[in-house]
Amino acid sequence: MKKIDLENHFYDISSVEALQSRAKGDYPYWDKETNTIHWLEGIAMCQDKFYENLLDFANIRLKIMDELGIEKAVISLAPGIEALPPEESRIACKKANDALYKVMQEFPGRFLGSAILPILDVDAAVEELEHCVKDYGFVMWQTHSNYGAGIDPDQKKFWPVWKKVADLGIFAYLHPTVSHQPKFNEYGYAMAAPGLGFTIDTMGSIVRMILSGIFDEIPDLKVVLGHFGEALPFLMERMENRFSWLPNPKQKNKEQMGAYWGKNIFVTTSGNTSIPAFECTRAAIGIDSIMLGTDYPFEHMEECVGYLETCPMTEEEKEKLYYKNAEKLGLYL
Ligand code: GRE
Ligand code: ZN
Repeated sequence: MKKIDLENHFYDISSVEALQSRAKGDYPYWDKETNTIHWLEGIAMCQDKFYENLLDFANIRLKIMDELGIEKAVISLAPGIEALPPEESRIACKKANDALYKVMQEFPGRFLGSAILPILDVDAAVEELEHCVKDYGFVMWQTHSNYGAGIDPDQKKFWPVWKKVADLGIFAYLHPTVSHQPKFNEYGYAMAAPGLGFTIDTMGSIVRMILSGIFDEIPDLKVVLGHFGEALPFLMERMENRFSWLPNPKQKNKEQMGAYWGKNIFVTTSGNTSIPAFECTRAAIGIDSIMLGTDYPFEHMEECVGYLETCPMTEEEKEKLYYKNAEKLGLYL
C-alpha cells in the first residue's frame, strides 16, 4: 500500500556548521570534539549515530522508503536553527531551505519540502515562507514547541506566520523541542527531550494555541502534531471538563477543545509503538485525523510501519492513515 511520511528529518551540512560556529555555552551549540549538540546547560545529546543518516538521502533513506512503500516523505529540519539569534537563524534557515529544494530536484517526486524559518524575526520568517511555498513548492512549515524560555508559539507576535501558513494553503507541524522546565532537565537528555520533556512541552503549546483562540481567528489554520498528538487525545476530555468548570477570561477558544480535531489539528504516528495508544487515539479523535509519521532517523521507519501493520485496522482505515488523509491535506500522490 502506498504511503506518505509526514515526519522525516534532515540536517544540511550548513545547519551543522551553523551550530558548530556558535560559542561554547551559547545554546544550542555543537561541540566538535565530542560531536555532541548541547541544548541547554547540562543537556547534551550525542549526534554520532544520527549524523550520517540526517545528511543522507540516496544511500539509506530512499532504500528504506522503497522497501516499505513510502512513496513520498515530507522532509523537515528538527530542532536546532529556527530560534537562533535572528541574524544567524536567517542565514542558516535560508541555506537549509535551499539545500532541501536541491534534494527535491535531485529525486523528483520523492521528497516534499518543509520550510524552517527564522522565527524570532517574524517579518523575515513570513518572507522566507512565502518564498519557499511559491518558488520551491514547499508544503509545510516545521516549527517547534518553544522558541526559548518563556517564548511560545501561541504568542500574538507570531500570529502573522500562522496566518501566512493558512493563507498559503499549507500546514504547520508543531514538533517538540527541549523543555525549559528545570523539572524535566535534571535527569539527562532522555527525560528532558524525547522521553518526556518533548511531549509535555508540545502538549502545553498546542493547548495554549487552542486557548489563545488562534483557530477561531484563523479558521483555515492546520497544525499537525507528532507522537499521536502528544497525549492530548488521552487527556483532552478531562482538560475540557476542567476548563469549563473553571473558565478564565483569557481563554478565547469559541469551541470545546475536541472540536478542532480533523478541522485544525491532526496527528501522526511518530515514535510510539503502543497498540493501546493507537486505539485510544483513534477512539478519541477518529482515524480521519491520524497520518503516517516515522520520525526517521531519530526512530526507525521499519519499526514504525511494522508496528502499524500489527495495529487492528481495516484496509480502509489503513489507506486513510497511510496516504488518503495526507492527500486531503493537499499532499497529492
Ligand atoms: C525527534 O525528532 O523526535 C528527535 C529530535 C532530536 C532528538 C531526538 C528525537 O528531533 O527523538
Ligand atoms: Zn521528529
